[in-house]
Amino acid sequence: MLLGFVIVFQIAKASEYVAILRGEEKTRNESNRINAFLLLAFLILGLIGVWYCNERLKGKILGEAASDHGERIDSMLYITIAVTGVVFLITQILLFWFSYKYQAREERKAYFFPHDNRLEIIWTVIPAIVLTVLVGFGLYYWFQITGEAPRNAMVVEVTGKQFNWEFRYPGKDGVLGKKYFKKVDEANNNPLGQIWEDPANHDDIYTTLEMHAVVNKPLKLVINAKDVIHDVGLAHFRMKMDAVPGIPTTMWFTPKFTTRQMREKYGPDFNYEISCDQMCGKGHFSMRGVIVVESQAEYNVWLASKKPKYLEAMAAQGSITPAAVPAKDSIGGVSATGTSMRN
Ligand SMILES: [Cu+2]
Repeated sequence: MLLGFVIVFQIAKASEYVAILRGEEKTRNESNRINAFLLLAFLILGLIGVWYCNERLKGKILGEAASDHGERIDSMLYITIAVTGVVFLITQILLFWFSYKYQAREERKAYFFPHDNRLEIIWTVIPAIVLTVLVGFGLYYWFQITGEAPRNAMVVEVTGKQFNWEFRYPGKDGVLGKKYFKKVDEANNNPLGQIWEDPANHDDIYTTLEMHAVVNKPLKLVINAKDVIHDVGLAHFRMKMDAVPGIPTTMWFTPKFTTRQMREKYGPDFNYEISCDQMCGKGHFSMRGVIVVESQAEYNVWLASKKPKYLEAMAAQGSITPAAVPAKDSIGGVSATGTSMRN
């Protein structure tokens, strides 16, 4: 970098001496013309580049929003892009065209135009109104997404940890049992710190890696973290919410299509994904989970196949040496013992 700087400096110095030798005035006019032309070329090439990038990457975005709130977020995004896009085109074309058209010339004298109140008011008030409307819609949707979920909503608790997602379903009673962080004990079948004395905990279902949801039924997520700040990122539903230790956050949405319907549209490899959208440590990338959206009947069958964590914990406690019982997650036989709690 230093060498490059020295070279550029020397070239600039040399061209300065050349300019003096050839006559300042002539060189100035020449570089004026060149710069004006380059600015115009930059405008044209830049606009072609913008068009080309959009054309090339057209099919590579996420596809249709798969939730009701996602649709609104998309429409807000498109409106914002349209408004800022029009302003971008007008201002950039004027900026570069004017610097070409009104380049310095001997015979031309600049028009002195220091101030105009009417202009100032126009370009202050119009952006202020447009931005207020955009922010207003944004706030309105934000309060809906984070506000009270409909009464028929199903609830799933999502807990982020280094480096995985844990899901808890309230079971038949529809109530998530109480928990306390000091009760967290992965080795003894209590990865979420559920308080076993609370009867509401006795039918709660625990899974990792895969979350199930019902199509066209509002889904409320209660979001937690066990160590550092994570973030529930649901790109296909256009939803996103921080998972903060000690501060439960919520959001709700209604999935519009089942996983099967999405596979028909976007190919057999399609999966709804849950990702961590907050840099949370060296294993951050591996916090990829799958959300299966299915019919109510399919969901019921899946949920019925799961055993409450409570039963596992009680069975293990009843054995002679609880420490010898391997701690296993309820699905896929994934061992949780290797992931000790940090912080
Ligand atoms: Cu994370």
